[in-house]
Order: sequence, then structure tokens, then C-alpha cells
Amino acid sequence: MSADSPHTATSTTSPGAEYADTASAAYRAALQVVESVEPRIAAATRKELADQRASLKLIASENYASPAVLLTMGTWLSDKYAEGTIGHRFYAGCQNVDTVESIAAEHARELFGSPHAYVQPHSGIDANLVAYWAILATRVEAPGLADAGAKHVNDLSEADWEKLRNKLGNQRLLGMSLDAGGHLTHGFRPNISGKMFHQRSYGTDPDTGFIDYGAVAAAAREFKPLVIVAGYSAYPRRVNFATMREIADEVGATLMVDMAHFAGLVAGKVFTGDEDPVPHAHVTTTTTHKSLRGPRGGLILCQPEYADAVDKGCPMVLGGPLSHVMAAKAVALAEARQPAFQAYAQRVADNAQALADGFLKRDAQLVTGGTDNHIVLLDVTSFGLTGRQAESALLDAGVVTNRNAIPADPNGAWYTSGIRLGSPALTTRGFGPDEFDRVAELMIDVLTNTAPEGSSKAKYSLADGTAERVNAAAAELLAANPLYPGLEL
Ligand code: DSN
Repeated sequence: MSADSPHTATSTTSPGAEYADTASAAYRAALQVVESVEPRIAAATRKELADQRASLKLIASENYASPAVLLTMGTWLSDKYAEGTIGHRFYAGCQNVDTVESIAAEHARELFGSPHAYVQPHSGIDANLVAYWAILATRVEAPGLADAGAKHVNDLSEADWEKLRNKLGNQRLLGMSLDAGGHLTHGFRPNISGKMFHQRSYGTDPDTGFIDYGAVAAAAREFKPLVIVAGYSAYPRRVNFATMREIADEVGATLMVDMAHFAGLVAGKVFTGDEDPVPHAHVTTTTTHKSLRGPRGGLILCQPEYADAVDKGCPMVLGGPLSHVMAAKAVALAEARQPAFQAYAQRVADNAQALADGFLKRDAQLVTGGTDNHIVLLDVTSFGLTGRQAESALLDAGVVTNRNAIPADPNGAWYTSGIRLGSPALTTRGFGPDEFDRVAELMIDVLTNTAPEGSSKAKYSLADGTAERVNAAAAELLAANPLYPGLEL
């Protein structure tokens, strides 16, 4: 971080620096034990830290969890089966898992102001699957059972079950399209969500790139979905969830919000009011490892009417809960309830803005012309490149990104025309607006010095000296903002 950064005084990054000596001793001991059994795994683990320390990580969905979160995952809580939910398990001896799961759920409820939290999902996709089945169970199965005078699906006659199964399999879902920034699980046909529902998607305004709420409402009125999904993986703007809820209410749909990408901005109170999905959505899902900076996993928040069905996620959809990860979720959520996390979340948004401004002032093209969340979506067609070529050339120069489709992408979802960038990880390292401006400058250096090879959408050549020049400049930025400062293996 530069000395004159306006944010220096409020720097609250690199969680864990205060206990780095203890964490170092723990990791050294742990890796010695691993080494004695399978040295290649110990070596790969050490190398991963060295590689992450040595690269500019701009993948919008990644972050660096604190050593406290990481250490919590490495325990014998992993050894216990605990299918079911708190106080209602299919195995004996789950008293400590009950404690862990209760604490994690309590932190999630308090942090997000939600009446109910379910912390078992192993990933975001799992969380979305549980949410879909909870909505179907609440909105379709429960009334179907009541109509048949039954309490449980096992009590139905074959004929009544067939009728109910057809109803469950014939519901409609309206979600944001993949190329507009939605996620695979929001009804993309190759994903299970696009097969279990009749699906339709809403896009973004072709001129502005912003969500057109009038078009969403028109699609909802015409399609009459059971579920409307809001949320995104590659949309660089905020969403008005109050408006989405009005649309859902008008057509009798359940509003589900997938806040996996921006949960940290919700937790950190950057997104409040109409931009906070939790009070507006019936069901909110998230991952815990992106901007929220926790362990790899998911969780669900919901209104009381969906709670019973959500709590049946395991064993309905999920395998046995990962108790060691639920423990780490509790630790991460406790961290996110600290004032320091709010300062971190604000810096994530400020830094994304600085990155976007850095590109715009150097005449690069951004989808929607900028950002107001943690994502910047760079259109690389003006450099004469595909996303695939740009991603590879940037990696050669030590800049880790991912290629991403842009709306109506002429290169499709594999080669793409965009590069998705995010500020959460480098913000955790301590980067501020000045450093993000420099990152934009370095990326432009790489992209202007990259040329496609022939008609290939994948092959490229980088002008001599570019990778070395940018790697050296990146190394200076990284050295000034160390990852896991004080952690010595
Ligand atoms: N893979 C996540 C992302 O990068 O956004 C979503 O599944």
C-alpha cells in the first residue's frame, strides 16, 4: 500500500497477522506430519502458498481466508457423520457437531439479519439445489400432499404420487442468462437447474448492459414462473432487490437470490436497503469463500415458511455435513461480524472502482462502462483478442484472471470476449486504489503487447520483454503487500 493512500489509516486487511507466529508454528508442524506420510502433498501445499504469494490474483470469486479459518478445517470434526440437522440426526454422538452447526447458524442469522440460516451446503451449487427443492417442497409438494389427504410422500398411492411427481417436474424458473452475468445454476439448460425446471432467462439492456427491470417484469408476467432467481457471477453492477421482490409478488413467484459473489458486500454493509437481498428474498443462497472470505462452502438464509424444507437439505440433496467446514464457517462469520470487516468490504468496492477507472482512463472498454460492486468485466475485443488469449497472456505476466463471456458474446462461452476481474483477494493483501490503478496499467501493457496468431482463438504471441517487465512490476506490488504476513513455513 502506498504511504499516501487515502485508505491507509483504515487498513484492516490481512486478517491473522496478529497471531502469525503461532500460525507459523502450527503449519510447520502440520506439514512435517504430512511430509512423513506423503511428501509430495506437503510439497504441493508449500508450493501453492509460494505461487499464490507470487501472483496478482484478480479472480473475482477467490479470496484469502484467515489462518484461523484455514486451521479450523484441519481437525477431527471431519471424522464424524451427522446427517440430519441440529438436534435431529440419523447418527448417535453428534453433540459437538450440533454445537458447531448451531454457532455457525447463529452467526449467519445475526450477521445477515435473517430469521433462519442453514449452514450445511458444501458449495454454492449445492446451496442452490437445496433451495430449489425447498421451494418445490413448500410450494408444490406440501399443497399436493394436503390435496391427497397425506402427510408424507410415502403415504401416497402410486397414482397420486405420479400426479405430484409430474407437478414437481413441470415448474418454471426465470433467472439471469449466463452471458449477461447469471450463473449456470440459474436455469442454464446444460445445468441441472435448466433441466429440472422449464426455464427462461432475462438478459441486460443491449445498449447499457444494465438489468432492465421493465423487461424482467414483462418476462415474469408472460412466463409466470414459480421461482425468480436474482444474483450474478459476472455482472458488475448492483441489483435492486426490492424491485425484484415486487416483480415476484406480482406474479406469485418465490424470489430466490444467489448472493454468492457479493455476500461480503452485504455482510460488510456496503449493500444496504434495496441492495441488501436478505430482507427482500424468500430464500437467499451464498458461498462462503468469495467476498465473504471464509472456507469453501455454502449456506442458505430464508424466511420462516421455507425453514423446515431447507433444513431437510441433508439427506434430501446433500451428503453428510462437513462438520470441520461448518466450524470454519462459524469462525469466518465471527470475523465478518467485526467492524474491521465492514472497512474491508468498503475497500473492496472502492478498489474495484479504482481498477475500473484505471482501465477507462486508458481507453479500455468495460461492460456497463464501469462497476459499482467488486467485479470489473473487461471487453478485450478492442485489443483484437479473445478472452482465452488475453487470459493466457496475462498469466504469462503473473496476472491471474478468468476469461468470461460478455453479453451476446461472438466467441461463445469457451473462448469468450471478456476477462472478469475482482478486487476481493488483492484487497485482503492490502492493495488500495493506487495499486489497483497500477494493476490496470500493467494489464493494459500486456494486452497491447499481445497479438493473436493467425486465425486461432487460443494462440497468441507476447512481445519480447513484456512478461518479464510486468512480472517485475507485479513483484514489487506483491512484496509491498505480502500474503499472510509473518507466516513462515
Ligand atoms: N465458479 C464461481 C465463479 O467463479 O463465479 C461460480 O460458480
